[in-house]
Amino acid sequence: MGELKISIVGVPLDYGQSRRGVDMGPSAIRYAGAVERLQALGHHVRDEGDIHVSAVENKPNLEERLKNLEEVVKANKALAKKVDEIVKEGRFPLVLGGDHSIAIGTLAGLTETYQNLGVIWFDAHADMNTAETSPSGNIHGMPLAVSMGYGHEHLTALFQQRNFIKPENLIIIGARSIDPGERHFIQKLGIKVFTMHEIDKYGMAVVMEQTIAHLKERDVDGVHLSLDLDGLDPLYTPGVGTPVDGGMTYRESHLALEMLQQSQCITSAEFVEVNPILDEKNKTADVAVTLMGSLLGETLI
Ligand code: B3U
Ligand code: MN
Ligand code: MN
Repeated sequence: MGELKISIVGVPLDYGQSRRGVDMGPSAIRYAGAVERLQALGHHVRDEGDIHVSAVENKPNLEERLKNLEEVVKANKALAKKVDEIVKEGRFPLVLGGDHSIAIGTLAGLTETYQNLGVIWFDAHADMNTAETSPSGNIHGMPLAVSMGYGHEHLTALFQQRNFIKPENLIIIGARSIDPGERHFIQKLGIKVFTMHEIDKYGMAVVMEQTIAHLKERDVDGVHLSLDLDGLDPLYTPGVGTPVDGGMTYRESHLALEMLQQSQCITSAEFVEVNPILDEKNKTADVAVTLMGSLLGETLI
């Protein structure tokens, strides 16, 4: 892989879900050696620091269906601006979460430049709820719906050009906990989902070959990888807020990211939902960093 100019941005946001601590994810990933690992691969790495996240005002939450809506909007607005600047500088945005609601800001920023962006979503969940279908009111379960143009207008308005992600350009990998409203959405929009069933049946190599071939056919002008650490089995990544058993193994995940590296298709990435309070000796952040290595050029020999 050629040398990249990588810009790292941390987003210490935990208001998109209900378990405190995921705001410390960016620090945990930095402590696990993200910058050094990428520099050792020959990349030029600039750590841009963290997006400012304001404290939740001490007020009753009036929008229970969308918890902490205004704080989530504010942080994502600042993130979208930052990501847009990084892309326009010709650099590779690498975003560290924070809960998965930050994908709204990342994708809003990317789509200021990319007109036909492909998205690969590694996750135990489909993250495609709206306020009406969400069982929790947690916005980290909604970023894909918002990014396709569905949801509260304060969230969809972050896509200033209304250049939303096209359902045909999205592929979900590793899903095993899908809510009824999300299932309906997936069927209605015809979204490609490789659940754990397909990964077990065909193997990760075939799943990734099909993923890469599909995005090529769609003639995308960039591909964003959004990787929720809960996509892996909690055996490997215990430090996440909503673990679901029966997930991808360490080896499957690394193979997947190595295949993405070989395909040279990825133009931005984010690693989210690392919660050091729930973790065991920073294990989840360590896995995030080794996965970054596989995605960005590390090989075994
Ligand atoms: N689908 C559920 C649970 C969930 C979504 N994303 C995570 N958990 N990490 C919800 O609340 O929307
Ligand atoms: Mn997620
Ligand atoms: Mn998830």
